Amino acid sequence: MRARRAGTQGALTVAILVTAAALFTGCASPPHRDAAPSAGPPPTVTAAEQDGPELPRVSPTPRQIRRTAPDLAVPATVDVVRDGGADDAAVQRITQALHSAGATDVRVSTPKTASATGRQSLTVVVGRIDSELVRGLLNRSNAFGRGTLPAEGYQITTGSLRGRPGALLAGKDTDGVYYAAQTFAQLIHRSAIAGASVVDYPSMPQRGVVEGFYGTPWTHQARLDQLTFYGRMKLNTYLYAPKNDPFERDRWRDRYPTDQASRLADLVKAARAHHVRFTYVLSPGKSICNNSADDRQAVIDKLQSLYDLGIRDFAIAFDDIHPLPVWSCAADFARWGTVTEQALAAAQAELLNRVQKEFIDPHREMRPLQMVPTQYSDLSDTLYKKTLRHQLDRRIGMMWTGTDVLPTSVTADQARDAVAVWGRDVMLWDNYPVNDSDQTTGRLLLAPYAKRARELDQHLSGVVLNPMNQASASKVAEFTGADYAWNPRAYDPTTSARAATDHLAGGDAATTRALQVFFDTQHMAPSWSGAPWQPQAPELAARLGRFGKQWAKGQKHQAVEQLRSYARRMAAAPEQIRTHVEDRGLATEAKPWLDALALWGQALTTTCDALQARLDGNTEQAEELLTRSRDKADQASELRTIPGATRPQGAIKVADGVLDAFLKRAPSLR
Ligand code: LTM
Repeated sequence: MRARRAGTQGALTVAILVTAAALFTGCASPPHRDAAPSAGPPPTVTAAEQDGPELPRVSPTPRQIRRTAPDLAVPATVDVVRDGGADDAAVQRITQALHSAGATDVRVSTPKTASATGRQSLTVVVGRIDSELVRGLLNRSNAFGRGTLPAEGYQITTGSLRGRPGALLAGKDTDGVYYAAQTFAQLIHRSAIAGASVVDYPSMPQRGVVEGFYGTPWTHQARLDQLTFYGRMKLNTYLYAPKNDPFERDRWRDRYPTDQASRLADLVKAARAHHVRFTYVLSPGKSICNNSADDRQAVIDKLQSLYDLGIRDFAIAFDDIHPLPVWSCAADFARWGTVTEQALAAAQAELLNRVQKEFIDPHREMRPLQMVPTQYSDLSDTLYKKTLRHQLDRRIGMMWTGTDVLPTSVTADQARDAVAVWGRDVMLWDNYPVNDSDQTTGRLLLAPYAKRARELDQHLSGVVLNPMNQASASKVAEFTGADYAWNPRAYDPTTSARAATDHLAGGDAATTRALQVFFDTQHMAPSWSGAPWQPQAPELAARLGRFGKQWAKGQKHQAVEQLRSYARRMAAAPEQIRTHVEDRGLATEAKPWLDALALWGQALTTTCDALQARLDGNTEQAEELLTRSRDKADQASELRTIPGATRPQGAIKVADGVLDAFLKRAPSLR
């Protein structure tokens, strides 16, 4: 939504502005100190910091958040004054949050109509920093700095203002306003708004998800749910690239049938509402005849058909195409001869430059194309990369998966080298938590996003995560990845994982604890060689390590007791999750893993019972219990992934290499 222009609202608005501004000028903070300069560096909050109860956790972690006032009770009636730049989604988020905090009458007005509704005991003003009312309040307020906010940035102040409760949510642009609303909702806890001052903006311009995996694509419902979640997590990018959508890859020339086209159009609308840019990725590389005018036109026609559905961002992908040296047609051979790295890159560059010039450039509102190259997972300066570096339109952005398909880490030096080798903007296509390769058979990847340098933002234009076939389960990585990409310097995987878990549990403490136990058993992330780059079950492994030490020291009863209490938590976690987890998709997708966890938990509990029986001198009972434990483990090992739901199919793994190893060792413990 475009902001209204300043200076057009007449005397009534001026009066309201002055009234509203006055509302925000009387707060008992110290005289205004000079804030950051008006351009460049981040603005500075100048409101006085106060002691008070800990602020609610906000995710992604804001740049600056301080308690500046006591909590504000949310009254039954609240005025929300909506200035320019506050779109429906932002206003809805605010009203929804106020309702859930107990407000029964949330009156939304504009600066023009505000006086008609009258001032209630709480007023929330929301809009862009250059909209008239908000600008007036910011100029008069001593709670804000005067620096220029970066794109998507926002400022919030909530507190007691001249004896009246109020909140000001000011965004740099409409995205910033929407993000202010998302943060405001998190500042509300139970029936109070935390008295706080927030100045916030993202570190990476592009933050999001690429649905780029093999196997069953996400359902329409799952995608809609994801887009809402991206808005909540301030992720602004979604790339549509499911390998198993035939119209994206194998049948790239064909238009979508009407029903599928209308679903795509719905997704585009939903993405826009949640401030997510929907990028369609077309993958013609397996069958395109580069030297055919018809095929070049077919690419543009296909993109045009998607443009007509509302899509405004496009990428062309050439990953996982035919191995060299094969062209798809004689015309390519006639033009370029035998396929070489150089010829392949030249053909791709020529096609993409043409698409940029003939399709993208005439549409002023569109951003430049992006590309997934054929060599996407290394840094060596090959002829392929050199050719693209020199021949591809410099505006076309590149995607890169790090120094491997499943990178074990991404360093700042690697990111800097990637930009040098491609000679243009590079975005990280991060193949985590994707579980479509043999290495991930039977796994969910539920560890937090990790081992990506804090300084990647200095080199890369962004990060998109390639998720799992299981959309809801992917939210652990997405939540923590969003936290990372927004503010990498404040990012801590453990703290962020806790917040992600709490979010998925819907804030229920017992469910959060159950999810923590479950996620620990799916923590392993394999590299391409199969070796883990995220360890399996670190919590359980640490507990088993403690058990071993206590046992060796002769503290055997204590060792068994402590381990059994965790084993019981493992056995009980699945039922707690199934019945209470707020994200219902997670319970459905994770069914075989939850079933297996219950059995493995019972196996461990029973082994603990056996060890206890042995310590008590009940040898026969101990043997019986060990047999029972083995049966449970055998049953668990037989469970398989849900047919069709995941690629590849296989035996369900739970804390493998940790729990099974211990259960094998346990009978020999004396
Ligand atoms: O990573 C890229 C660019 N392409 C494919 C992905 O589609 C696939 O999901 C991952 C993981 O198997 N590997 C790829 O090479």
